Amino acid sequence: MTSPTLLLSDPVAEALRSGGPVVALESTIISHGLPRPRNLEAAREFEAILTGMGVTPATVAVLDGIPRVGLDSDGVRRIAEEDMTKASIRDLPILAARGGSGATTVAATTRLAALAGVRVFATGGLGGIHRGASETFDESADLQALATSPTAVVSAGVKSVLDVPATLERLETLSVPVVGYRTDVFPRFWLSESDLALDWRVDSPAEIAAIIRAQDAAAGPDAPRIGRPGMVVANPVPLAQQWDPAEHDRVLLEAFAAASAAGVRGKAVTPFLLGFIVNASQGVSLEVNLDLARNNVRLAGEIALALAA
Ligand code: PSU
Ligand code: MN
Repeated sequence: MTSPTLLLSDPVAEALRSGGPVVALESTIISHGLPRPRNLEAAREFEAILTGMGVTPATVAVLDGIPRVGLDSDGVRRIAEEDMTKASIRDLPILAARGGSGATTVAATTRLAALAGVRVFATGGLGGIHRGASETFDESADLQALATSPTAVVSAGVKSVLDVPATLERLETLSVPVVGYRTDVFPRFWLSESDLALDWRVDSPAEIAAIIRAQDAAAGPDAPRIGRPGMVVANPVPLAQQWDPAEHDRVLLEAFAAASAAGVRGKAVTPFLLGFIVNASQGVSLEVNLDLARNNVRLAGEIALALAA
């Protein structure tokens, strides 16, 4: 018997069959973005926020070689407690062949969610172009994945450790729509604002649902689920909850110096920076990260409800 290439949990399969609201959640934020044991609490809380709204959570991960959309309680525990690899799209066939497990990045999550037919996805902050990318070529696979997988990703902009203007340019090149939720400027993860003006502002979940429907209508009934763009819904953390900007700038400089001294490269860069920043901020950045992620999960739930209505 061959292993399934994609396994939907019973609640996710049932919700998709009946046209009910479903929101995908990524697992790298749990395995590599948040420290233990807060990561397990967060994973359960994100699911509970959705369940409380009447929305089916679909946490995505690869367990024992099988990509899963929707995890049971033990699956959620495993992504938080096991030392799992950070899995991007290119890692999926390797994990499948080996029967391995991996926590999926935004890139891999958006791909698997799109294959399953899940249209809305919540994360903390999307990956993007790293500072110094003109030398290192370090560009997150998240961007390319969003260009080819039709999921609306609710994100607090992109992490301010990145080159944020370059990331927005790249999203334009890749033809990924970017809309600001109740904002005219692109947020920077821990910070609510930037000086980067957005072309499009939306003020309600219903407006976002209408854009998603327009994307589907333009693609036509026979369009494949993947191979067409998703959307970035930039949802700023409320100003009262943002990190102190001066403190933010100070800690980021320390983090870049530490990453360079440690010679961190490749997929280790983002987890290194996030972990360093949590420690150097004495946990302040962690609380903001959790606040913005909860905020994104709630908005994603509202969009999924509007889409199902
Ligand atoms: N958002 C968070 N914490 C995270 C991430 C996003 O609040 O840890 C993860 C996502 O999984 C995203 C990844 O895909 O960081 C980006 O990694 P890279 O820069 O290596 O592509
Ligand atoms: Mn990278």
